[in-house]
Amino acid sequence: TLEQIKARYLGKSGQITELLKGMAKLAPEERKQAGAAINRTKEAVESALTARREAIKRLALEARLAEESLDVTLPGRGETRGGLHPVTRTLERIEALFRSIGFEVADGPEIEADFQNFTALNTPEDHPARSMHDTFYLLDENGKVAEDILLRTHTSPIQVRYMQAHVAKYAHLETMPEIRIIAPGRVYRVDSDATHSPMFHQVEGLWIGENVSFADLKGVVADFLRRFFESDDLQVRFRPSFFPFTEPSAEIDVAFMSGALKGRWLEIAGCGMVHPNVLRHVGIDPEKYIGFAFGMGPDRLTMLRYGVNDLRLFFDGDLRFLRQFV
Ligand code: 2NM
Repeated sequence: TLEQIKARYLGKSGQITELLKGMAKLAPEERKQAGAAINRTKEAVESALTARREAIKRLALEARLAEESLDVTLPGRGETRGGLHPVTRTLERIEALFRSIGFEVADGPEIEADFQNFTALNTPEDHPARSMHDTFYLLDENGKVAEDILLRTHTSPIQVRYMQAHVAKYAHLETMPEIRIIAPGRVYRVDSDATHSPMFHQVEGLWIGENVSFADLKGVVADFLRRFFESDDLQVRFRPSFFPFTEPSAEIDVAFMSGALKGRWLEIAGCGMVHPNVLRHVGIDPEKYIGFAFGMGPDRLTMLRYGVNDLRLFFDGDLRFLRQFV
């Protein structure tokens, strides 16, 4: 409104502007007096506009200050300190221990292809793990189940991808360097109760070379477990078992020599010598190379190390539980 008023008097064809233009038609003796009067009027209008503009600005500021009041006497919000999830602490501990003996930490996608998750790992076409009861499959662009795209059910496909890339990288050499990796990460299975979460963690290990034995497997795993649990007298035993991707295969049990779990054998990991078919699937000659692999559950290791009895506590996100580990 103020700017419209300004235009009405001082604009291109405003009333005062028109008066100034009209001065040309006046007689020379009238001009001086008329000019002075018009200019006085013009200055009065300009200063009235300025005064009003300032008043409007001041009123707007006062209204804002009244509305957005800030009570500087209120107490501050304080600072909270973040902390690592107990399973993350376990994963970092496992990674540090394996790095210290020359293993590299590898990773890969959680959405996997059927080949890397099952076929390359010597899992038969009709194996129950491949069924929709056990594995989360993804949908294709038409909303139909895509049978070859799934959430990885173990971290072995990380190792399959690593072996494939390693073979390609060293194809020009007569003998490729050894593979020594661990593969930590999230995995997914259709399973949910007090001891099973549909999302859980795994750490798998792999050592491939020209002369890697089951004795090496026993040494690496037993040494790792004793260092992980900080217990030199931890008992470790290997029990014959079966996995499609290893032959021979074994279950690994531990027994603590003290504490609440003293003397009880606890199943803690699986392992074995990598099956020749797995090596063939990734282009490694099983007549020249041999190695071992193992897999363990860091969620379970965390429960044992901290004395937690319900796996679901790790994934509920309840800060009253999680804060205890900070
Ligand atoms: C386990 C038990 C035994 C395993 C095998 C492989 C690969 F890729 F080399 F074939 N990765 N991990 C393996 C072997 C995992 O978990 C209980």
